[in-house]
Amino acid sequence: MNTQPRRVEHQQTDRGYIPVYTTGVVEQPWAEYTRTDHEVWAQLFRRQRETLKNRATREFLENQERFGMSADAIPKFDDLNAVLKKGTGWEIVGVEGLLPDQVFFDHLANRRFPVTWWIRKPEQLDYISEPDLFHDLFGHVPLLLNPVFADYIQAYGKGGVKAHGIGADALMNLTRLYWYTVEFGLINTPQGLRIYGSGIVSSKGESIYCLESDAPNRIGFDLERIMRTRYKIDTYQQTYFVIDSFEQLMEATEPDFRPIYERLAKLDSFPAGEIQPSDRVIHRGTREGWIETPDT
Ligand code: HBI
Ligand code: FE
Repeated sequence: MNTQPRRVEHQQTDRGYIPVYTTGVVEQPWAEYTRTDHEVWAQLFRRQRETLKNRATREFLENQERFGMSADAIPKFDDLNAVLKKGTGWEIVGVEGLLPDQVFFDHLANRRFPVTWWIRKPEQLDYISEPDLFHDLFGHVPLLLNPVFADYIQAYGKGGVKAHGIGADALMNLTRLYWYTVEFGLINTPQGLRIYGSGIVSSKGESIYCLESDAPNRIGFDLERIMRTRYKIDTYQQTYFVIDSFEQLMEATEPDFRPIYERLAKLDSFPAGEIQPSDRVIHRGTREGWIETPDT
């Protein structure tokens, strides 16, 4: 692509040393995508649609179809917005990449989902450490058409604004909730466990691993347990949390989190891969193939 994302600086965050981009909303420079950009989209799109049959939750797959996304070309944000605004009142806005937390939360609290406009390079099909267009569009946007999930993301945004005012520990607790639900969540369905987390659906390897490998733990959703649990940013997750429904997620976010944050501040965090005595264990991981990297 001719235009490069405008990188302002690098910043130490809870996710490590990451680039932080200009925080403004940008027009999607659709005409400037190269043939290679469209080919990367096509390859990833076809591969994931195939991988996610009977792995992703129907809600995800069907809503993705409602947008009319296809392998033919990178979707235009304006076309997606026509469907999304009518569906749940959300809209997507173009951004340069990872945003500072407060800017990100403010968008979500106002039902705007920031989507990175640029797409990864052909040599990054299997892994990229920061969100790109494929992760944001393919992974996050479909469930914004689900009314309950759409409200959950907005509630998260509002919660983020609040947590930011409370302090760094509160923000860390809330970030873990986002990580283990929006990004890496599994859902129990009559047909078996299914994926809804965006970080999973945008990765072929993890889409298979999270459901079929014996290595990771799969544990019933528990808000405070999740808020205490560290996570992996450089390997597949060691633990996945399983919800029964999106309604369960929404209800869990109804209470005021302030007293929860205060209680958790006095407690230790849990390692990413450890089972706790109070866990509702669906599968106890064999830990096979786990490599010792520090948790986040
Ligand atoms: N910015 N564009 C973008 N996308 C994200 O998913 C994102 C972000 N900034 C911060 C962030 N996520 C997380 O650290 C928050 O959920 C805390
Ligand atoms: Fe994401």
